[in-house]
Amino acid sequence: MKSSTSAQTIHASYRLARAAYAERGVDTDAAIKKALAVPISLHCWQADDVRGLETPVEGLAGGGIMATGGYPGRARNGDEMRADLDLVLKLLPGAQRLNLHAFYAETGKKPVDRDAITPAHFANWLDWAKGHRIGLDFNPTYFAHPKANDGFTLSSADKKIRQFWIDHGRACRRIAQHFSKQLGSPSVINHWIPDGTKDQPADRFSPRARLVEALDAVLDDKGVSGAHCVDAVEGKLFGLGSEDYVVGSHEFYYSYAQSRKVVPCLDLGHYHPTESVADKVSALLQFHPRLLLHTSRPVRWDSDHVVILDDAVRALFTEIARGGAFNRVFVALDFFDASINRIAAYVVGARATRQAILLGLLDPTKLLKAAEAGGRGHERLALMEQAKSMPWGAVWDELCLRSGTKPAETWLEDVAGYETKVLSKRS
Ligand code: RNT
Ligand code: ZN
Repeated sequence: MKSSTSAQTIHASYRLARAAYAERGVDTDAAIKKALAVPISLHCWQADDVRGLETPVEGLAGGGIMATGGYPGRARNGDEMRADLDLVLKLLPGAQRLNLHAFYAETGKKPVDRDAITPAHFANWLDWAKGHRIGLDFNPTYFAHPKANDGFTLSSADKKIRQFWIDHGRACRRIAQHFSKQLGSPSVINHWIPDGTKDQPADRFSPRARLVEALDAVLDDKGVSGAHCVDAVEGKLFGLGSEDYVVGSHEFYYSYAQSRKVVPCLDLGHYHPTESVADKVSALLQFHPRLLLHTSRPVRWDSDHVVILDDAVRALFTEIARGGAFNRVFVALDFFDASINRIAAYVVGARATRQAILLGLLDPTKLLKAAEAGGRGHERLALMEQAKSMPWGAVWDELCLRSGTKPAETWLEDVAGYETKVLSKRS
């Protein structure tokens, strides 16, 4: 073990860091506690490159999203996914949840179409979640299916196709409610559809009108309660094959969410590259009680690269901390990189997300706001710059130790061991 990552060194560095932060009005012990308590919903789909477990596997046809790369070791079934996620959970500090997609149903040899799935098809996942004492979130899978091949699902002009996807959405809400009842924790169910066109449509109105109606039909179910099933809707600017027109655009879903009292989902990869998602938080929270956040990383497009501690992620969580809004956001990961070890992808992305949460909580907000109120813009700027070089890494390592997880990059040895023992044996 390197001496810089021994517990003794970490505690000593932490004491110095704590004092430096205290001088700037920040309580690091409180920040650690709070940062560990924010649940992060781990997306199951990094484990298998968003393929799903259906028989036969349909692939990503009609999906508008794509995992690229061929690194060995992809999980090939539910058991392998859960084994991988066991290790991932062990390497992550703080509260987690698991975010499932509907096409991770396990129906045995018998194919069960999406409109007919039931909680029984998720029994293994539920047991796994119970074993880990974590909550489950859910997503209808409105893609990777023959009935999504022409690029339209809930907004399809074909009534039968639309009804199929409405039935799927309804089945999924029942499943989410079941998870919530079984686990004692509300399940966030996120509706994202790939609907749109590559080139300029002549009719932008009709698909949007149909989408309103179809979503209403999905949500209109007296047997599902908002106390168990928290619905969210995710818009985007463009997708693969829907470059010109996305039916479920941001404006569409912000308005839909507000009028139907559901939650808007903001994915960091779904905006114009110069747009600040952080800036949207204080605007949307004036009107929406809660937001769902998908942390992701767009590289030139909605590429779903592994989350790193970049400016967009930092700004987002700093904004939430400054607004005292952690109890009003659901945090979920959404990336899929098939070109690197997938366990490490999870750990890097989830740790970076929690680091950003911690950094937000370490922000010297009081001093900044005082400088601002006093008209001392230069002081505000200088303090913001100073915050960047504060010894937050020492606070992070301490956070890891306090939660019983490995500090710094020392978790890499577990990933290497698992790769040798388990992943390398998968074809
Ligand atoms: C796609 C959306 C959506 C998906 C997942 C798999 O652009 O971001 O959230 O990535 O549902
Ligand atoms: Zn997303």
